[in-house]
Amino acid sequence: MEKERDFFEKLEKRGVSRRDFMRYCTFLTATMGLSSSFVPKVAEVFAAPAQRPPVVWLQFGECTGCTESLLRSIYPGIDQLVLEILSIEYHETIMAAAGKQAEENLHNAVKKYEGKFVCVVEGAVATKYDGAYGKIGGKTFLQIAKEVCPKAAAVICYGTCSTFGGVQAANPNPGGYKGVGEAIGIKTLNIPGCPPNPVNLVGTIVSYLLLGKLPALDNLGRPLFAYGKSVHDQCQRRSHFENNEFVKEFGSKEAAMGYCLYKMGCRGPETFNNCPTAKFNDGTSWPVEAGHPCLGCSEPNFWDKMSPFYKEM
Ligand code: FSX
Ligand code: SF4
Ligand code: F3S
Repeated sequence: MEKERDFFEKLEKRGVSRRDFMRYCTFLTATMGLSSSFVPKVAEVFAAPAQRPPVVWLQFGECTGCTESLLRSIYPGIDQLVLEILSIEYHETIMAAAGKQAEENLHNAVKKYEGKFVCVVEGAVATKYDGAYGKIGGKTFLQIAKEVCPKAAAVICYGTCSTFGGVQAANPNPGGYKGVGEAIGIKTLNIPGCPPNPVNLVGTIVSYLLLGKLPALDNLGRPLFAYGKSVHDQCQRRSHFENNEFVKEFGSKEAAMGYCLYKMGCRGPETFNNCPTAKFNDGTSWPVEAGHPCLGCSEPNFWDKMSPFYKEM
């Protein structure tokens, strides 16, 4: 009780009302595919965390868009909460340490929490020429991944680069870049997207803290709550040609279909992600809503497979 009171006082000070916080928890619970009866339990994970799992966050070949997506776009003030339910032991973008001290922090965290920490990885791993195409502090990404990932309790690949190789693995891929699972031969939980949606990472972590297990996955290791349906199946523009009311309003099915971006190259039908319901920037919008076709950014090899992006498939 006291923990919760302190928590809400702290939130108030940050300018987040209890109502805003509960709205966020409701949104998160729905995204996780849980019934609304779970909302108070989800709130409790933040307000009175029973445990704070240690997290080692690795960055390889990438643009840091994944970290940016997590740090910048969750409801203002609530972004910090995510960091507070976790004990972040190592994260190059947000930690104060640099150089030799940073390397030591990583080494110490892996040793201290061996078998217990969650390893979140963003970025792909260079595999050709012993991994020579990507290094940090004199060590290749490949070496670091091999040293750290097998010692984690779970490895979460956040973003299409760590999941499937992303832009680094696009043709001609001189460095032999690959996703982490493929590069070092381990099973990973995958949250692809370029950038991925932070609510899907938060949902995965909260579901782990709440239910004591990782969520159910599809055959590509992606949580079903987020990647179980195609973008097309959830797209608002679809209602224009599938809903008789709209068709009547537009005069014909063809006219109503003008709202669909398929002919502009939309990859929504072959892309699995919850962008239409989770949206980005605090639920403001998502690519198709903003008028841009889906590029298929959460699918394997999308740079090669889905391009040229603006050509109808
Ligand atoms: Fe990749 Fe993430 Fe795309 Fe960027 O770190 S998924 S290039 S948005 O940032 O790895
Ligand atoms: Fe499907 Fe894209 Fe058309 Fe939406 S805009 S209905 S996702 S093809
Ligand atoms: Fe990516 Fe398509 Fe969503 S491009 S962000 S999966 S709408």
